[in-house]
Amino acid sequence: MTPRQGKYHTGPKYELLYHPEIPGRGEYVRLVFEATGTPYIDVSNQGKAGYKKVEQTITEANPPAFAPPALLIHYEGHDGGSSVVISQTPNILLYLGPKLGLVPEGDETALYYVNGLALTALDMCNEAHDVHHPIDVEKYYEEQKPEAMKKSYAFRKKRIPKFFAYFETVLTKNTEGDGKYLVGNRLTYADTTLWQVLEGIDFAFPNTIRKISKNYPVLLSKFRENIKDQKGISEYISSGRRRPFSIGVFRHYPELDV
Ligand SMILES: N[C@@H](CCC(=O)N[C@@H](CS)C(=O)NCC(=O)O)C(=O)O
Repeated sequence: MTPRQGKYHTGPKYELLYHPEIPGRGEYVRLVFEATGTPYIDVSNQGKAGYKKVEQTITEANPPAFAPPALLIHYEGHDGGSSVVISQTPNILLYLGPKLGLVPEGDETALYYVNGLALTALDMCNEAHDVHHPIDVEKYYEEQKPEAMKKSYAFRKKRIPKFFAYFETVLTKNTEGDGKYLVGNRLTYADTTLWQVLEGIDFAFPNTIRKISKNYPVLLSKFRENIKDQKGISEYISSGRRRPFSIGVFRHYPELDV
């Protein structure tokens, strides 16, 4: 399945397989492409047939993907080339990170530091999602509101502070990164992933974040600003291509942010 070295003469073609319109978990993958100026196709946002192709590709893959996001990678070759489908957000990031220069070079341990931090940021993303879907992911928020209120209280009072304090500590301990990077002194996919989670949590819980922001000056000011100002990211933001948060993983329900 893995292409042999030397047989392929050009870089692979990347196609992101995700839901249309929303940033969702697809955005973690978009960000690593955008941050590095790597060309990719966002399949479901390419016209009406896009999402059909997403469903068909992830279903027909072997093994099939359980849910988007997935990444379709085409390797060119004289014999027509080959393609593979990789699923699960952190798995896609782990695949792309070294290829796109978003992990420290020549340091295998650092790769696992980066991945551990990205996984922790994604844990926070999953918990933010579970606030509006605490009981059943396949039912509407409106069908689980009392439980969502309880979950929101615990998330805002305990989990956000615990995650934020952890990342504040990571940034402070990484003296090389000067509060701007989680690992080393260059951008990694842990940074882009955490940044997106912070943006999402700020969208979903603006009152909460406003109240506690002074407690995390490195995380919520220096780090957040620095990642937003990375060349590829700032160009992406000003391009208008970045999808706004709406009713995806991160949602703003005022009653859950009192
Ligand atoms: N752990 C997976 C979660 C994937 C996931 O929950 N995808 C959502 C969209 S963000 C979905 O379409 N889920 C459908 C389902 O779980 O039935 C990942 O990180 O990629």
